[in-house]
Amino acid sequence: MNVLLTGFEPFDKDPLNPSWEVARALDGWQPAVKDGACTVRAVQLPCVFGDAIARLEQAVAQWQPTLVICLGLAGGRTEITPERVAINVDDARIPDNAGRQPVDTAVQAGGPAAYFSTLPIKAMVLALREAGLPAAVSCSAGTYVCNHLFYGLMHRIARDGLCCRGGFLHIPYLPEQAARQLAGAPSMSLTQIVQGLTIGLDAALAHEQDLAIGGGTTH
Ligand code: PCA
Repeated sequence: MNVLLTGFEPFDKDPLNPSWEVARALDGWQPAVKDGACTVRAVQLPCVFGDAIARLEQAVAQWQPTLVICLGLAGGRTEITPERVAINVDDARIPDNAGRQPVDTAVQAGGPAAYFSTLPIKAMVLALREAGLPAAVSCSAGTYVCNHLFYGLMHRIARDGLCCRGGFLHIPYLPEQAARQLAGAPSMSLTQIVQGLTIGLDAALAHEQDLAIGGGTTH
């Protein structure tokens, strides 16, 4: 059994992207599961509209994962944030790494307005908080490449009848990135985010259904 964990290449002139640093740190990790073995497969995605989804599709075909967790940086956030919903909108504030800057276009022409994550986002947030790590459900993955990828993932799961569950998590800056921003930008250490991902992943594997618990949504 494989879990696909994706991270993005750096973008917006920053030399690193913590989403890839976290994913690659977990490549080959084997979370404990009830039956058989489970292995995390990390794949780096281009921060490019269209190409990110195409590379994800290749990785899904290669690894046949039962769980897909895509990661992205949300600079300025204070917590690890499982995303609740992907919307059918591309609206780029800045050009992507190929110079593409779609404005108010659909991710998927004719597709539904939105898809919900099929990860147990509340259970993941609860597990992270119980471990002492800041976490919250987010209700917007933005309208840039992260939301685009998230929508593309959920659309393919729905369209192709893939029996995997999937979703997206945004993570904060690393301290060295925050240090390059205006004073006051929040951050979390790579060690903490990696630990958070192991906890989130364990929770996702343990909970086929999400927990119906209130609170914990801040974005
Ligand atoms: N964050 C961007 C794209 C790549 C990334 O890591 C986003 O939130 O859309």
